[in-house]
Amino acid sequence: MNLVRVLTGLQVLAALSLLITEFSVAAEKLSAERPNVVVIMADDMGYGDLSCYGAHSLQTPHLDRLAAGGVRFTSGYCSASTCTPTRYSLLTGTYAFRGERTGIAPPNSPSIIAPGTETVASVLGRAGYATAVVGKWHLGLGGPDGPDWNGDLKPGPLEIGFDTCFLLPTTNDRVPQVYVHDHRVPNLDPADPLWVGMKKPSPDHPTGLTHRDSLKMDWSHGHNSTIHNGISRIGFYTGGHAARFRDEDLADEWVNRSVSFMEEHQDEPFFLFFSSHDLHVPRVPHERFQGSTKLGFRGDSIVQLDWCVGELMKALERLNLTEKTLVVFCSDNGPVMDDGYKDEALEKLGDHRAAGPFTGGKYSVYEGGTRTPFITSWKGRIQPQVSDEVVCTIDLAASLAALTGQTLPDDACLDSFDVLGALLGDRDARGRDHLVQQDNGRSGSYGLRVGDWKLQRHDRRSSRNQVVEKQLENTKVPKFQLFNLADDPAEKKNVIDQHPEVAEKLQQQLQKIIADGRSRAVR
Ligand code: NG6
Ligand code: CA
Repeated sequence: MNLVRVLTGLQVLAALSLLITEFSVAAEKLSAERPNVVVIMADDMGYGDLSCYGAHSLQTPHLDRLAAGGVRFTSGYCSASTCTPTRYSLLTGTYAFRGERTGIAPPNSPSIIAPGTETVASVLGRAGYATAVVGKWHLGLGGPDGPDWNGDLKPGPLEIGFDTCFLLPTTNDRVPQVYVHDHRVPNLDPADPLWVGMKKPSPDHPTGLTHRDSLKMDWSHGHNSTIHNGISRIGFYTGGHAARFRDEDLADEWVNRSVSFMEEHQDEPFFLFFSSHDLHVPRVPHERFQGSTKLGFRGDSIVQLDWCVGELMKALERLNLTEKTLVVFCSDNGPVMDDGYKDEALEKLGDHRAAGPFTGGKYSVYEGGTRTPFITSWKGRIQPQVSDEVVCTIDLAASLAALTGQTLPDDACLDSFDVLGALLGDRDARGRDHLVQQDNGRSGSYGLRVGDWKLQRHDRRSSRNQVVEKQLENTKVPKFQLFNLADDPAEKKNVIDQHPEVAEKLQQQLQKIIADGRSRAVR
């Protein structure tokens, strides 16, 4: 009897230890599939702006190292050729042309992504990640009346899945030049409230027009309203002096905040969206980077961003996290030279080709507008390679959901495709079979890439879009154009007359994607 009991006890022990082993293997597998995710987004960086993408007028050693150890995509895209729609799509996994107010957001824009919307952050939050966005936001803050700069700035990132945020609220050329930490502007003195508006607050308010001689960087178009740090901006503001930043210090601040977040969450999976303001205008890199290239402040800002990437990687190494972290590097739209300030970007360009072999850049549906540097890296998991697969920032939602075993609801992330295999450089894994590109908001032009074919569709739908209409009138761009990117990556030769049947098919495909309201298949 006793012997039987002992045996049973031993069996129970054995079974238990087997269970424990299985459980820890499963847990390990789970944690292996829940790497940290660091998405680094550049602002206005073109395909040809990095030395690993062919630039030779400047060196980007940290990004080159990232690319050499990971996947360097030659057909990596952002979904739009301006900032707000690309960021909207990256987070929501839905094309921005489907949404309201998704064009370049003004300084006092209310929150553009509705609270509770499924986003990359909410998906990863559900998977147990700590989530943060550090840097440029430009997706609006606050309710329908816009941001309450002196009060609670919500809704914002925290209402769509981020646990914490440290933001440049709009763009560095739009007022105000203050940070936002979670729901508040830090260091705000209640005795000096912050006021932000689009009208001159008083007749004697100094602006880039009235005090042009005092500016440390002159404007070339727009950007002639309130002056801060010797630079006039888009929009007006007063007050909040104690809370204001220096443009020169932004990159350091993003790095410090990000490193602290990673240190704090080193023992659990984390998602960091490092959203740099570099190389957006006004390009004012820290003094230690000024003059580091012969390309002027635009080049120096690239070097500054490269330094940021190096610092983030150094922190991951120090925390022993490189084998547990998927890093994605991308841009929010293609390059632009003169975007409103006289910073000699064009004058000092030399033979640097910011868009690489492509035509167009920021604001354009030519490839230069959205085909941008795209690098993924995960030490020990991703085999180094160059990939021609088509991947887009809009795919992060579905791909990261797949990575972390999360299911997307059918009514969310309507255009995000699971291209995880391609992002991880898995053998035989495919990227997208098609991609819609757009310029700004809902009112502009589209590109549709299918294989090597590229259709351009230029709409004249909105009177708001007078600039585009004028450009179309001046350059006589026909409503539809067709290019073969394999023979003609620069989109110089419109072959619509030679391939009417291809054009017709693509026109219908694009129209269907727009009309269907979604392109991700329902489960
Ligand atoms: C434009 C600005 C440009 C830039 C852009 C947004 C003028 C004349 N131009 O309206 O300087 O701020 O908006 O850039 O004001 S983005 O990368 O954030 O989309
Ligand atoms: Ca941008």
